[in-house]
Formats: sequence, C-alpha cells, structure tokens
Amino acid sequence: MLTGAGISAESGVPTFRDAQTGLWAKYRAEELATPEAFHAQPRLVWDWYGWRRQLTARAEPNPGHLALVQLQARYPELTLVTQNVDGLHSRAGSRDVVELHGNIALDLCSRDGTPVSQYRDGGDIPPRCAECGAYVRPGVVWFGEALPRAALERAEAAARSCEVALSIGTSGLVHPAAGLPLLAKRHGALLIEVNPSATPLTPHADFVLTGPSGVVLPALVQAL
Ligand code: BJW
Repeated sequence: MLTGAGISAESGVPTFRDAQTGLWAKYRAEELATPEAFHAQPRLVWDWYGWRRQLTARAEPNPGHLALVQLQARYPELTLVTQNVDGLHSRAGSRDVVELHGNIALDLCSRDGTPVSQYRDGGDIPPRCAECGAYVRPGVVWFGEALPRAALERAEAAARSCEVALSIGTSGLVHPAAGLPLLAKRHGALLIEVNPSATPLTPHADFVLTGPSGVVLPALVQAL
C-alpha cells in the first residue's frame, strides 16, 4: 500500500502540489524541496520547513489514517509505504511504516547526513551541526537525492509480492515511488486507487474509488 500527501489533506496538511498560501504563496513547493534551493538560500528553505514542522506537529491523524490502522490489524502482513514526511501514520498507530521520503521531524547534518541531536551554539539559521559546524537540514529526501536504500528495497519487495496494492492520495508523478503500484500490478496484484481526482495511474487501476480517503477508506474497511 502506497500513500501520498492526499491522505493527510483532511488533517489540514496541504498536499505538495496545492498552491501555497500566506507567507509562502509566492514559492512553489517543488522549487524549495531541492538541494540547490538549500544551497542557494538556506535560511529561506529552513524557515519553510520550520513552518511545515509546526503545521504537521499540530495536525492530528484523520479517519483515513485510522482506517489503515484497522486494516493492518486485520491483515498484519500489510506493508504501509508512505511518501509523506509528516509522521501521521505512525502517530495514528500504524506499525513499521516505510517512509520513502524521510521524516520532517528529523534533523540531519548537511555534510554527511548523520542525525543531529544538538546544535552548535551561536544562533545561526539554519542551525549548525555541533560536531562539524555544517548547516543542519531537515531529514527529508529532496529532488535528485537517493531514497533511503532499505526503505526502497522493502517497498519494492512488498510491491513484488502483494496480492492487492492500494495507491492512496498520491498524484503518481514522483519517482521512484510512483512506479511501485505498477510494479505490483506487473507482478499480479490487483490495483486499487483512492483519490478524488484522476492521476496517471487511473487507467491502470482495476478499481478506482473516487473520493477523499477520509471517507472512502473507513467505508472500505467497514465493507470488508
Ligand atoms: C486526496 C485528497 C484526499 C487531495 N484524499 N486524496 C523517472 C522519470 C522521471 C523523473 C524521475 C524518474 N526517476 C527519478 C526522477 C526524478 C525525480 C522525479 O520523480 N521527478 C518528477 C517530478 C518528474 N525523483 C527524484 O529526484 C527522487 N530521487 C531519485 O530518483 O534519485 C535518484 C538517485 C539515485 C542514486 C543517487 C542519487 C539520486 C527523489 C524524490 C524526492 C521527492 N521529495 C518530495 C519532497 C519531500 C520533502 C518535503 O515534503 O518537503 O516528496 S517531492 C514531493 O512529491 C514529496 C512527496 O512525497 C512527493 C509525492 O507527492 P504526492 O504525495 O503524490 O502529493 P501531490 O501533492 O503531488 O498529490 C496529492 C494527491 O492527493 C493528488 O492526486 C490529489 O488529487 C490527492 N488528494 N485531497 C485523497 N482528501
């Protein structure tokens, strides 16, 4: 099962390709989530992630997240793979979530990618790694960066072996995650898409459940 930003929309977390609002309206998310943007304007990118960190910390899991917890209780072999960095699946109670694009709550050293638990004194923005003095960056995967190898391998193994694949709330535009539902289908899985809008995956899906995941998923779980 693969989820994307749409599953958190009903928790008040904007999807990635929604137009941004307020302070951030003049920027496109795709332009800020890159190593090049961080290199050129580290403070701008750090502040954007700071704003999003606050937003996700305040958000609560919605009925879509909770339905997937119930589904996993019923089918313990279910592998939940998410592109989301908001941690809401784990906070809802899902176990062993495969986070393909990292987690926004984590801090990493921008020099070597190791987790940072302490900033160097000095009040820099972005803060600096206490060990080496490089800027601290959010623990997410930007465009052009490799996905965490173990997470991608687990996701691909699950796609190759599952009987049913669900693609929920993702535009299916960002690779390699976008290839997972089709990988599952090529290996014989039944493919179900849950989304209020059509995506490039829609023509390949065996069933398309059109609607918000906070409505569709609880109904699906109840019907099983
Ligand atoms: C609802 C709803 C409701 C609304 N209910 N639904 C093959 C082909 C072409 C390009 C590439 C390729 N392979 C790789 C690339 C390049 C690139 C890429 O994919 N580019 C494309 C855009 C063209 N990929 C990469 O760069 C990746 N890295 C890589 O491949 O590295 C190779 C490498 C190997 C070895 C060494 C070095 C490099 C990295 C991709 C990282 C993506 N990162 C981001 C940012 C994360 C941090 C952050 O959050 O700031 O991840 S980008 C952004 O997109 C974010 C998301 O996880 C991801 C997917 O977006 P998602 O979840 O689909 O959201 P939206 O907004 O697009 O869609 C929301 C959907 O919800 C919509 O469909 C709505 O209808 C729906 N919805 N309300 C249910 N209530």
